[in-house]
Amino acid sequence: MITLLDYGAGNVRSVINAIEHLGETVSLVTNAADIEQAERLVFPGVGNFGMLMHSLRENGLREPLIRYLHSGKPFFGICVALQALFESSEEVPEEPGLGILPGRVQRFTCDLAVPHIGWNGIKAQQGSPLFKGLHGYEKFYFIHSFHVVPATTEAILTTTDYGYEFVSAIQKGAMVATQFHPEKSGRAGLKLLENFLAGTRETVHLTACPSTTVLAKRIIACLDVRANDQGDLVVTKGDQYEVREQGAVRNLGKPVELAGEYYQQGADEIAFLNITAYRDLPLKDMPMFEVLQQTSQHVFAPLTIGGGIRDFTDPDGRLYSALEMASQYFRAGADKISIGSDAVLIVEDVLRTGHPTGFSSIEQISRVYGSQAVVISIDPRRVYVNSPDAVAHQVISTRYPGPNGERFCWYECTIRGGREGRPVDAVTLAQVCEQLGAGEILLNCIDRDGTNAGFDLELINAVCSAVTIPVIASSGAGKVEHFGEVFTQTGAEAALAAGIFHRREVPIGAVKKYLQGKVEIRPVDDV
Ligand code: 1PR
Repeated sequence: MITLLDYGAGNVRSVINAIEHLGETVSLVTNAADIEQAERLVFPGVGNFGMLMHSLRENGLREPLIRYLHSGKPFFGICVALQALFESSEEVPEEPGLGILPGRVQRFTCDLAVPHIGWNGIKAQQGSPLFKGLHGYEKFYFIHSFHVVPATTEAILTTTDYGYEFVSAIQKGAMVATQFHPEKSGRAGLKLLENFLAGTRETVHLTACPSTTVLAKRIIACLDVRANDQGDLVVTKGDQYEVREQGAVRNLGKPVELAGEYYQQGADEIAFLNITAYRDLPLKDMPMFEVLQQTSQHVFAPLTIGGGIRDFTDPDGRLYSALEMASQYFRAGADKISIGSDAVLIVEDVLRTGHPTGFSSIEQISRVYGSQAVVISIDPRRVYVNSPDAVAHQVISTRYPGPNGERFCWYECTIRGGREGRPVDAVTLAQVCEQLGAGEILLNCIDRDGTNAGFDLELINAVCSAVTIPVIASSGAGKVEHFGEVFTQTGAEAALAAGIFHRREVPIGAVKKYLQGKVEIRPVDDV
């Protein structure tokens, strides 16, 4: 029996799923006595350091947890739970940590994209029973903006490089904690957890760690999901967002099955977009919760969910907040939520009034769950103009002139699945969303979507150079070379594709095989 400390935020479902997948049962902490009686405690920490510490205090769990940690019984902390072991965090300086280890938590100060999102390696600083069955060259999934800075070196288990070397795991007696998410790190992560659960004692030294670790470029499989005319939930795919062919919604498979296939093929992340959620009352879209719950039972890689995340009022006048929606998605197994239409309306509002409200979906969700959990999905369309000052938008000069020879264009944001253009450009949208607390941009392009003509490198470069958060390039992938182009000619951290994977034209393994040796990737056999 594993006792799991769930303090109410973030994706604990995936940790439970991983533990159950490994054959153990999980009992959730509901009060202080549960911690006192625990024999093996797992603490998945997601979101904001302050929220975590506040919640432990409010629920009377802080002191029992400190006593447990001093007891010498086995403990596995994940992500913010690693940070919580230290004395303080720059994220919320007024909120003390548990103070089990000397040191503090600081924000990344490198000039790479922050949050640090994706699969990176580890360099072992000592042996550990956790390493049984691992080699050292495996990559693990990270998603964080802050990292620990221990005051002494004795508890450092692994380090990782991202701009500089930081501590990515600690070990002191039976207490271990990782900055990365083992439950989201495929085969390697499960192996680590399995060793912990088995109580393996033999110390293993990793022999094949790289001398410098490198964050891998991510390959993301995207599943556009909607109900077809028969009411079945299907994965579909449009051409420039038109998903009907001869009147019927294209049906390319079942969401849970396809996600499982892509995980096995080596997808570094899976995104589900509920593409008709703007129409209905989003919380009625319970099938998406089921899709997530079922997928997270057998896909041990990060999951993003988008579609319909916004405040709304039902016919009885009850207000549902975007934060509530997001919370339900996180609890169902999502690691990140993606906001599309609502982000455009929020940014329009900020541009009109000159200031944020503090209560937008982006601000609220990032405050509670951390900016790394908030992705902004942009659906832009190219609009050609004759000169840079023809419109009051951020205009770029293009190598591909418009129908009338125009040499400039801007990217008009759309809402409601590309149906409605709005007076805000994609570059400005990305910048304002970053300021509001978004942690990543999913950059689609309606002109390229479903065309197999390659990513819109001009759009991607314009957005990458305007923000410091990671950008996922999307729309237009048609062959393996397109992934090489996007990673060598733009600053995109990840590339997302749909059609070529669904139509089985190019398997994910083929993309990775092509990229191997050209850019850093996570090899497929790490799954
Ligand atoms: O506006 O918050 O409710 O979110 C709706 C979400 O659904 C948005 O993220 C929006 O991008 C998406 N969406 C809405 N309508 C469509 C549609 O296709 N009719 N899909 C749609 C967007 C774009 C990508 C696609 C890539 C790669 N799909 O996700 O997967 O373009 O395609 P390709 O590799 O085949 O070229 P909200």
